[in-house]
Amino acid sequence: MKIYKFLSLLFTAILLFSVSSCRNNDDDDLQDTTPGKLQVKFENGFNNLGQIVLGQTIQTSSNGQKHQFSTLKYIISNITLIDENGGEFKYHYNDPDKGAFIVDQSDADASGVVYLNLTEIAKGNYKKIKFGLGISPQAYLLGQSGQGEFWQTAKTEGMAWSWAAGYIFTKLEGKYGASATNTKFMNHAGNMGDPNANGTPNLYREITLDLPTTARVSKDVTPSVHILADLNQYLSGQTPLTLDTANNMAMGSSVHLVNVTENVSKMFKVDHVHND
Ligand SMILES: [Cu+2]
Repeated sequence: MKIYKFLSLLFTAILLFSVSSCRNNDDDDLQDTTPGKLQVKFENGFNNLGQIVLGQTIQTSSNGQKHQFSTLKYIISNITLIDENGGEFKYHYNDPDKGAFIVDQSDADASGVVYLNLTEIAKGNYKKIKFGLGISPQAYLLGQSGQGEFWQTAKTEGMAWSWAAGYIFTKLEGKYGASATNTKFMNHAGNMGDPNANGTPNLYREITLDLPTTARVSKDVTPSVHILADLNQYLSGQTPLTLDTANNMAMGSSVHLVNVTENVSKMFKVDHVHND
């Protein structure tokens, strides 16, 4: 009887010990909230022709006009990751110095990809990515000194007018024509200062994209979200556009540039996610 009682106590003790040590291991995993990194890849192309080579790739629009790009740049800001429970991780939201980037096709590598490398990303399983095309009106209200670094970068990269006029959100330049690409165009779209104060159109757009595979950010895994941008949307998107002498040198937020912005804001999709 004594032996039995002793063995039963011993067994209970072992059981309790192993259960609690098991739970401790799980807690360690769940509580290891060390942030990770995330890479966002932008690949600019025409979905029927593949990647865009500046000054080379010629596309024919749905209205039958030929065009090619010599400059293709846009600003991405306010990157937000949405996890499996709908929780949002905001990457330096409305802080252009840390959270705004210029995607410039002339920076693309041999495979046509422009890379954004994000650090200090909360560990999580992310299902969607959201980002702004341009700089939000709220961020612009921080003033020039509140974004001195990014403002300087934008000036250097030709993605800004005067401070009063603001940033160029999307910069498309190249040549177009009926049968050959021989006429120059420049379409520079962006807000005219603070659109609310100036009563001008707000061209800032936020775009939400589903991830086909969950991006699992941890200290050990740096996922890479590979986005394809189909520049066919520029002239052949929701509103088919034809370049002519009235709009081929458009700068600001005219009706043509509102249409351009609306069209290109629908050009993005996540093609795939790498978890490695
Ligand atoms: Cu990829």
